[in-house]
Amino acid sequence: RPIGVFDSGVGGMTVVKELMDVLKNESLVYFGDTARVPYGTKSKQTVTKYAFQNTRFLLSQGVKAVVIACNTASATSLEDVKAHFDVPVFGVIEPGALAAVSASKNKKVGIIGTERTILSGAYEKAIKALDPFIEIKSTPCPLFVPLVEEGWADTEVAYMVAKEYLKPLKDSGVDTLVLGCTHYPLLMSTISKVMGQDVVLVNPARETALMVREKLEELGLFSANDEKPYYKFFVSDNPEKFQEIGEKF
Ligand code: DGN
Repeated sequence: RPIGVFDSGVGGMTVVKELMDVLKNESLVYFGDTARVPYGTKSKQTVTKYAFQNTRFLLSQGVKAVVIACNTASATSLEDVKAHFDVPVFGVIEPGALAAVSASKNKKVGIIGTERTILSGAYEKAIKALDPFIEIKSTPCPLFVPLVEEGWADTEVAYMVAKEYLKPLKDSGVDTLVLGCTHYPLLMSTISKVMGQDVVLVNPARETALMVREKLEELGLFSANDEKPYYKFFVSDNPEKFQEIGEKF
């Protein structure tokens, strides 16, 4: 049976990419909620309602586990989805926090994400649970999402926007920065140019894929080697646009 993945739109493809790489035998069913994106500016109640609907859709496709690829939905709704549904459910926050804690040497970690993700304090909580002595500085970067979707990730404009958003993080001396939004890994080189080569950029997608593999193994839910994996992609609006932007991911 496939693994289900959902996101507020196209961004979750950064997670799909890592899942494909780490779990080569697993089939995937993706749902991108392109009709209702962005989630980052909506309330917890609304995002949780969407998360339930998306999970129900994936279950109707026969998935054996669900990955919430969206940082915003993971931050606000993971516990509710876990409590309500009878399959293993994974979010991206805990794996991202884990990667950040093991990467940081000076115990100063920066977090960037959507407004909702930053307001939720989910990364702070997850990091503090692993190491209460880590200093955390976080800031929302809402313009990063449209920049990526416009195909402007590696432009002068993106660099200037990044410089503005990241100034307080750079000045605070963080040695690790969590890219707490599905789109941000595409801005890796621009962000790195602003933060400097010495700052480790954490892509929670990679760690999430590794965690999913570990858990599926533990639960005996791995697909057999001789099964040929398939990939299915669903969106709630504009499949043509999804195809076009999805290719960048
Ligand atoms: N997928 C969202 C996230 O990772 O938080 C970003 C897109 C959005 O809903 N604004």
